Amino acid sequence: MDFKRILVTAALPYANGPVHLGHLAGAYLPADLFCRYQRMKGSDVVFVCGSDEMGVAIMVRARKEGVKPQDIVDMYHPKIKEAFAGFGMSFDIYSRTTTQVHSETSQDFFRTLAAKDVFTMKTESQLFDPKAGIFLADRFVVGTCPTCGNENAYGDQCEKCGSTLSPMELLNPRSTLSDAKPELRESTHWFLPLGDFQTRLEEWIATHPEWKPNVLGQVKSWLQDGLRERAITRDVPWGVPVPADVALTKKIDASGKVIYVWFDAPIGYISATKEWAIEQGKPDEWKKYWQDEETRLVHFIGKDNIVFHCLMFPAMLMAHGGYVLPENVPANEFLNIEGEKLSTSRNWAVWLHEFLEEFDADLLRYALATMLPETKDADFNWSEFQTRINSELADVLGNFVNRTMTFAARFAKGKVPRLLNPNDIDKYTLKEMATFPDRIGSAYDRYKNREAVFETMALARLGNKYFNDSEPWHTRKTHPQQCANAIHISLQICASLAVLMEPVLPASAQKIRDMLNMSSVRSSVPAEKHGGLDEGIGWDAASKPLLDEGHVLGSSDILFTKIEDSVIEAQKAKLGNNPAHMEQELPYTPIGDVITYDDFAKLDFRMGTVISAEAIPKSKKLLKLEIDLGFEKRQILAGAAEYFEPSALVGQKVAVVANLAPRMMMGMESQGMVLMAEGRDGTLSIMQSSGEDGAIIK
Ligand code: B3M
Ligand code: ZN
Repeated sequence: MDFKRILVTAALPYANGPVHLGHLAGAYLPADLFCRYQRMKGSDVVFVCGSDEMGVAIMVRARKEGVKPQDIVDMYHPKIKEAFAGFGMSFDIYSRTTTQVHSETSQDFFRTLAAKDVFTMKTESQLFDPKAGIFLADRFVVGTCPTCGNENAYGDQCEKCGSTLSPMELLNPRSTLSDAKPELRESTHWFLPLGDFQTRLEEWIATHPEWKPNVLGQVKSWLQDGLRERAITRDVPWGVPVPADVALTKKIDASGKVIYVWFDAPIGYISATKEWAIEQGKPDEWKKYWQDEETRLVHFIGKDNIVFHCLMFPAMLMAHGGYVLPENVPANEFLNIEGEKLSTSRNWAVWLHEFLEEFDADLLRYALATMLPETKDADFNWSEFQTRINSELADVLGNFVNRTMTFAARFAKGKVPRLLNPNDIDKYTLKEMATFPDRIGSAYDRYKNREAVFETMALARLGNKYFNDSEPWHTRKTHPQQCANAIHISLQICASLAVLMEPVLPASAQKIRDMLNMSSVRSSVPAEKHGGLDEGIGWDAASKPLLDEGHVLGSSDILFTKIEDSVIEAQKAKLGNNPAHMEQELPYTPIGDVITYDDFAKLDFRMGTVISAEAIPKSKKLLKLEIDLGFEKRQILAGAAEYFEPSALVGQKVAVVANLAPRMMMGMESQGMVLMAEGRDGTLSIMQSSGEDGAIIK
């Protein structure tokens, strides 16, 4: 299918806290790379996003800070918007879900589905907090997950095993608002019977075998379990109100009832497109992007949002009728930080606004793009960040551009010299250069950003190698024309780079264009007036030499400076200990029953070293470890997969319970136990010690 236009959405972040690297790696950087590439390619793109300002997540934050939900979103929305702008997010609009356009659009959508009799209604007993006087929806209630036993599962979702829940399914539910024991009270709600859409969703998903395996895997397992109805209204005081006229037809008092946040939030994409159209002075323009079959709709999200974007929202769009369905939902997996699971509550996170206080956005765009969790969870670590900047951006890209500019200034009078009688290396290099727009572009188009960025750097490597091999510092005396040719071709590679680097390194690409005095390169950010044909040098033109002979160059400038070790150490030290972001109210587990010394003496603890660690397929929690106890090696299965990258454990010293009876887990024998400290929020850390392998711990 050939598409005429592209509508890109990036998940709407909850306006209940600042943006961190996990957000960027999941949805925002991939979406921005895609949009900037498509604009350079000449596609008609609209890129929408905004703050998700409804829902219980906002209310929880407001209660914690003792303010109103509106105060929370008014505080975070501008902060998020500003940080995104600093990072170079090229949104056509960044809106929010507290606008009037959004509440009207959501209510109209709800009204249409109600009129088509899509919803079912049910009166059920629900958890009610008598102290707080509120029904305990979603995140107002925690309890034990019936699937995995996690004691801190939320009323709508267990974050440990990913299952979606309803509050009544939680074992031992507790109110997060007061310590009151929840009571049961009756309430009537609207439900979206997702089961009615099962077949249509299955048929539609079957037309997309090209989707990412991690996305299809999740979607198919949901479909296999069978889709169930989901309540799409709530009795809470914050949200888009259930339309009173709809409630009236069911003889229900709608006051106090709001639309569930996961019903209104995806509609936020439509509302944002409407607001964008209004800003463009063409209020009906949004329809083309949502209702014309020739639109390619792409949702960029993190993996925890897959079910909503691949099943629930498409079902809503099908039920409504007249809307396009997503052409792809290239969801990313999670980003760990320094080998540990990202956690905002203990500040194990890198905050975007703090990053931007110390570094240029381009550095993070580049480094993060090389580490994106595209097929599996990935790890961001500061040392790798430093290596990417110092040995790739500075040593390869920066060095190549710098050498080329210096030689052009000194030996070609600051102009593009003439290319005459090129030799084999010259011809080969120009032929290679011609392949890059396709190599890089097709990777972006297939949502393979790591590959796209790798290929971008491959062009700089080609340039550097060419410069080395042609040795212009020798030929300048012996064969001046060969030297001129080398400068000519190196400059052409710089010019192509200045176009093809644009998606990932927009500020640096502009710097190179200034050095080369290149004008009329197409812009990768939204045009002032959308839809005007941009005649500038576009993506595909970068396959050919872009600079004319005799073209006068601008002046050279430093592209990247190397990052010192001390700067990286300071960043690492920030992890986990910035009290500004800490939520210190989590309770400590009470101390266990008293034991005798004899009870203790039965336990044989030993020091060991992890010699290998690997994930166990099909297990979210377990890692298979091989541990050297000095006198023998043990296979131990540890429930630490959610907190450690296997590679981060290899070589670590650990404490082992060495006389625990072996037991079978997932068909494998576990011969002991590794001791770990479990924090109040459930995060695990290794017990560190330096004793020799086999040393007795007592
Ligand atoms: N705000 C959840 C999240 O931030 C939610 C996304 C909405 S996208 C329509 O993960
Ligand atoms: Zn669970």
